[in-house]
Amino acid sequence: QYTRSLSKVLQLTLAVIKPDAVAHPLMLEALHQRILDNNFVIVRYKDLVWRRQDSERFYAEHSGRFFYQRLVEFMSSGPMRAYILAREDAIRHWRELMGPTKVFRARFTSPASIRAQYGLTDTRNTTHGSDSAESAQREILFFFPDFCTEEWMEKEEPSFRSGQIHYDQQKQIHTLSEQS
Ligand code: 3AN
Repeated sequence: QYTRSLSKVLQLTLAVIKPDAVAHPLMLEALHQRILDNNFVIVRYKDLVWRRQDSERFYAEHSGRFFYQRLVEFMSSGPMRAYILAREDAIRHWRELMGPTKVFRARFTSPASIRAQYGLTDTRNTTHGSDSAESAQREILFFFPDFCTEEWMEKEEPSFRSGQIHYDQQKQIHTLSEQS
């Protein structure tokens, strides 16, 4: 695709499908499809369960907030799925697709967003997304300690950007197409 090869450098973000959504297989599948439909490239994904201390460490910056206890409890209450997504302005696009943190606000202001459509409460709001390049870097490492962003940017980003990739139905991620 011509426009694709002219596009800006790809950005990586960390997206999480939270336990409220992973608990429902059809919801998980719909959200995975939603990612694909919105032109994100799926670089990696993994299913995992947090221990309470993982939850506390990840959300340390919120430790003084009134919702902290229920947040850390919820995030370690069951399986979730983490993705490394790539796109131009991936961070902003993913946050836009998620919608506002508060589900009732989301339903009012962004009815087509993920949180408006699937969110249950302000805590059980279906998805997470990094809010800056710095947090994306930190959060990608948190979930994927073996993933090296710099290396991906250097070795894989150019091929991904120029569209030399395909979606692997089996692995459910995008991979580099074989060079002929
Ligand atoms: P976002 O996920 O939209 O970046 P943050 O970083 O302010 O929002 O909050 C992190 C998480 O804390 C949210 N995803 C949500 O699960 C929970 N949270 C935030 N605000 C509230 C609230 N007012 N009541 C309950 N839970 C909240």
